[in-house]
Amino acid sequence: MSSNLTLSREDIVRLCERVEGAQTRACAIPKLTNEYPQMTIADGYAVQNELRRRFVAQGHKQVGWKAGLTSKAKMQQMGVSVPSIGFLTDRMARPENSAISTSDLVHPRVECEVAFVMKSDLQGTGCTAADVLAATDYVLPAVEIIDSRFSGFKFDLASVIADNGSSARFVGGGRARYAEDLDLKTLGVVMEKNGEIVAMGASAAVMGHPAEAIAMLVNILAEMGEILPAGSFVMSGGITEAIAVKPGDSIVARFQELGSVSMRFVE
Ligand code: 0L1
Ligand code: MG
Repeated sequence: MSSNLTLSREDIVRLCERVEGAQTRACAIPKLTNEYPQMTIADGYAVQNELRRRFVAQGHKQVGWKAGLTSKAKMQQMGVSVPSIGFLTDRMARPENSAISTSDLVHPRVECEVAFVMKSDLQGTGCTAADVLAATDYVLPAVEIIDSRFSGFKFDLASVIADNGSSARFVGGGRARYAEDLDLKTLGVVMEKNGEIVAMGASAAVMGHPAEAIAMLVNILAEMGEILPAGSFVMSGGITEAIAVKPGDSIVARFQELGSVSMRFVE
């Protein structure tokens, strides 16, 4: 991935500081490619890696990764055609049934995702969905709260990767199940907001099978010289389009076979 780098080390640090400031202050900024139109996907990951390095240095604990933009619905919604990955830390985790503050977010949206917890290390390249399933301890339902730091949720792939794939918060819950006891391809999901159904879909919407998204993630990690370590919590990507939330909203994500995940949003 480093072969396609166009940004200097100074530019990577500068853009990382810009993204970190927007995340910390919950303020929207223009997409990075307005100033750096030549930015590549490799440049985006260089900024994201610098952000991860800084957060870890500040005491955040990385707990896993997320695959993003892994369904046609998400790609169409956001106007991109390639999936992406981002890192997850302990500071982003919220308990099931909790009240989630929106005052430290710009314009949050929620997505229903299948999460995987790994029991063995996985290394690409050439990682397949079968490799992922063999290395999976269990799966559980999750809701990701994404929050692009770019004005109007308008961005391109290089910018959104630099912004850690819009990662903001996540909630795991429901019932943990062994992957081999389920048909992970055909799980139905219904998202309710304030008691109304606002989105529904089936897990095959995620690259045909959510384990394919995790394999893609492992192969991107390999290009960055990293592995997916045992114990990682990994989200496979939104099954439906993302739904905007504001203070006062309650969300219930109902997953076939995996139970439901609930939360509410407050000021
Ligand atoms: O998790 C995701 O699919 C989000 C990826 C970034 C795109 C967005 O902000 O919607
Ligand atoms: Mg997501």
